[in-house]
Amino acid sequence: MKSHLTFAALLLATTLAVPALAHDHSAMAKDGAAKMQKHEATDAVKVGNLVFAGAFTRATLPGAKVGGGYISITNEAKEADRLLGGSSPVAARVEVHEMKMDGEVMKMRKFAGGVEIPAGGTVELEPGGMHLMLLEIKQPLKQGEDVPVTLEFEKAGKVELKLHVEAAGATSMEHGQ
Ligand SMILES: [Cu+2]
Repeated sequence: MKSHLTFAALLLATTLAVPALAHDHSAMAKDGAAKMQKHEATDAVKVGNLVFAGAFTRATLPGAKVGGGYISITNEAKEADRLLGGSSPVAARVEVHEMKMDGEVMKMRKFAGGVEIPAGGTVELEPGGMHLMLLEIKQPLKQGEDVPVTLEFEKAGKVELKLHVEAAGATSMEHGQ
């Protein structure tokens, strides 16, 4: 009889614990986001007055011709700089792309004239927004690998970076295919 009661108490405790668990879960999600920011901060690379953080690309399927590149660029200089373009040994060309709504369809195109990185400002190249595009890639980008890219700036010159290859995502919109 005693064990029966204990069981009932346990059941009750489990039932009562559910809302608490749900709450914990949201706390964990917040914690996860905080950790992600921390992770990006640890990955930050400073070259001259420019700070690069969270550089990544996504795994591509065999036969894919393009891949995206995402990075946060902060300019700690007193004057603006400009991202002119880039290159990578794994791609024939690297361009800066912007996303534009064309009626109901999201399209992307080459960003002409370079991207200004304002003095003391940060420009995010991110999924769904302005991004780097690796064109005519020579081999699939494999999750876990690092893809070398060289970015070219008006003032800072050439900066060599690595894009960490994350899992393949929903890329059809970004790649316009
Ligand atoms: Cu693009």
